Amino acid sequence: MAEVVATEELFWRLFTLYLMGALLLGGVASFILWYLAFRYKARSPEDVPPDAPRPGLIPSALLRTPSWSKLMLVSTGVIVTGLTLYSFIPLNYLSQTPVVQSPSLDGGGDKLVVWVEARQFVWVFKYPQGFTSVNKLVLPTDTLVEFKVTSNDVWHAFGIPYFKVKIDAIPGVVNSVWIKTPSKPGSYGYVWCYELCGAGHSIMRASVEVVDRGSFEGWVKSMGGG
Ligand SMILES: [Cu+2]
Repeated sequence: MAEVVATEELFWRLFTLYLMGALLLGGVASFILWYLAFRYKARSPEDVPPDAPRPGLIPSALLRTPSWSKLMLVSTGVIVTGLTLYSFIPLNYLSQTPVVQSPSLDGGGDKLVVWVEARQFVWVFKYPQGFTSVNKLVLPTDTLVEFKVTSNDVWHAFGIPYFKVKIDAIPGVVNSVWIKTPSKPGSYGYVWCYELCGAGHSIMRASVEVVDRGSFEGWVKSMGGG
């Protein structure tokens, strides 16, 4: 499973890249702004150049674009286009469930496939071992999990903040989203509904527990699964 990059890892990489870029460019722009403001501050009325901007008047100098402004425009375009194109790499990776060769969890597949059915206002998880869990998602550690998401009534949206994934739950449609569970067992927050689906929307959530393989097998048995 080492070859699969976790969804939250993809998110944090991209987030860090954008944050660093914003801090760097914001820092440079702020520095230039303050430097120019102090460097060219008018210290007496005689200092004010005749072509200085005046309230209520459009400064004609702004209409003559100096070459460095064009350079700024082009470099901004290059940065924004570059970031946009680069963002497609993780988005593309996320859009399809990675193929893995790991021990079978349901007697046939190489990943755990959980069917998710949204209902006003609960989450129903159907496991391949033939049982159903309501509002409680239990997953084994270090496993690729694919969610097949649909709805029993109105539009909902399935999302797990920790894993940074979200997908629409629509009646008659099956949407897929995947995660790679961490190797550390523990509580990983909640599944929340991200589509205003009625009066109980805000309480529509399910706990997410990641347990080791042995505990998972035990839980499956306790739920009546084979
Ligand atoms: Cu909902």
